[in-house]
Amino acid sequence: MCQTNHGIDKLIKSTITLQKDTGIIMLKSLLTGFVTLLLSSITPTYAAHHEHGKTDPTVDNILIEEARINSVVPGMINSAGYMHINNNTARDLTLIQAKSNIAKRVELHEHVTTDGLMRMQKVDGITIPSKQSVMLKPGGYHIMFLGLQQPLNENDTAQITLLFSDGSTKSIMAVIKKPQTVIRQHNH
Ligand SMILES: [Cu+2]
Repeated sequence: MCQTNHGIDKLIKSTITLQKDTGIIMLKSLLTGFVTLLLSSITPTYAAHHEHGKTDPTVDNILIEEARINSVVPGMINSAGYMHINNNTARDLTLIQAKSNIAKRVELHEHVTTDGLMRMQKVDGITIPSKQSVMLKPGGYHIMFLGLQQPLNENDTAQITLLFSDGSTKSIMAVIKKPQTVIRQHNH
C-alpha cells in the first residue's frame, strides 16, 4: 500500500517536472521526429535496393572490356571492332546484332580459313556461355563496320550498341586505335 502510494507520488512528481520543464519535452519530441524521419528515409532506400537486386537486369551482368575500333586512313570505307564480352548471367547469351552511327551497315563477322586462305564471313550470332567470356579479336570474331560515315581517328571514341538474344541491349564506348594486325580487306 505504502509502495503503491509512493509510486503514484513519484509519477505525479515526474509529470510536474515534465510540465515545468517544457524545454525537455520539446527536445524529446524533436528527437522522436528526427528518429521517425531517419527511419522513413532509410526504408525507401532499402526497398529500392532490394527491388534492384530482385530485378537482376541482364545488362548489368554483361561486362564489356577493351572495346576498340580500328582507325582508318582516308579512302578506307570499312573498319572492324573488337572487345571482350563477359557473360556473368546464369544463362547462355548470344550477341545477335551490333549498331553504330559510324557506318551505314554493321555486321557480326568471323574469320575462316579455307584452302589456306583467310577470309571473313557474316555470322548470325556470337554465343557467350554462362559465366564465360568470348574475345572478339583480329583473326576471329569481330564487328564489321561497312560504309563508314565519318573519319575514324586514333583516340576518338564511338558508341556501339549491342543486342542480345534475350532482348537486352548494352551501349558501350569503344576507343579508336591503330589496327594491331594487318587484315586483308574484303570486298563488299
Ligand atoms: Cu569482317
